Amino acid sequence: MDAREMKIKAAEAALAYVENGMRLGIGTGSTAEEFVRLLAEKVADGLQVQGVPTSERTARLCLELGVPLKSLDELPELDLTVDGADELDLQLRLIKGGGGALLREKIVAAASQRMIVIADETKLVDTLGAFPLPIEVNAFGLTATRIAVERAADRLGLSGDLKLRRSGEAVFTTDGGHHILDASFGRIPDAEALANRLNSIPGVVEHGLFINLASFAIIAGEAGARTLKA
Ligand code: ABF
Repeated sequence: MDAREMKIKAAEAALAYVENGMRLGIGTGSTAEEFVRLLAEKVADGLQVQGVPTSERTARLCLELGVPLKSLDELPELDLTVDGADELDLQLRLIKGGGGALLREKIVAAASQRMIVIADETKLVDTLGAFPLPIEVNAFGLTATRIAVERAADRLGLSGDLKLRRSGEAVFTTDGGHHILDASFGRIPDAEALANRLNSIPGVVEHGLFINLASFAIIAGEAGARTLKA
């Protein structure tokens, strides 16, 4: 089974949790897009859902495929969010943000009764950190923020390159108008401690550590899709 087939397997399994009339948070990334494609087929067959997209990219795909959308202001309380991840561990701590949508993804996940993570087995790790941690920062005072992040990480024994994400020649800008520092800290043994320190830095808008947000994960591998609960 190739990577795409695994993503489809995970998306198919997540679709089983979507009930008629649900208010859905819809994630970003290639796995979430497989979920949108399958969801659109169910909508075409009469399934009634209202989706809140976590990025402009996801919104465009939903509109193209006929998945009804609302804004989070219209639907501030969601029943279920289905989203991908860049990494997840056995405690369902996630690194997200490789797709640049982490701020809206975290807001939508937090507004949801349940969050299901869909991923292929390559995303499951013992300890988070092989994937550079995306940190969404305000454009104002970016260098000062970078220094503050480096100091906060240093106090936790973490160090590494903080690379300002670019999109071609330009500095990458998120849907919310911010920038992203991709922090290659390596293994992050205490994700909670790092998240708390990052949360206290004024120039940090959000970060890609998703802790206590995922209800369970659906992991697809060669043997099919399985559910992972913390
Ligand atoms: C999104 O899912 C991002 O946070 C993350 O980068 C991405 C994973 O993408 P993919 O499913 O394409 O691996 O939520």
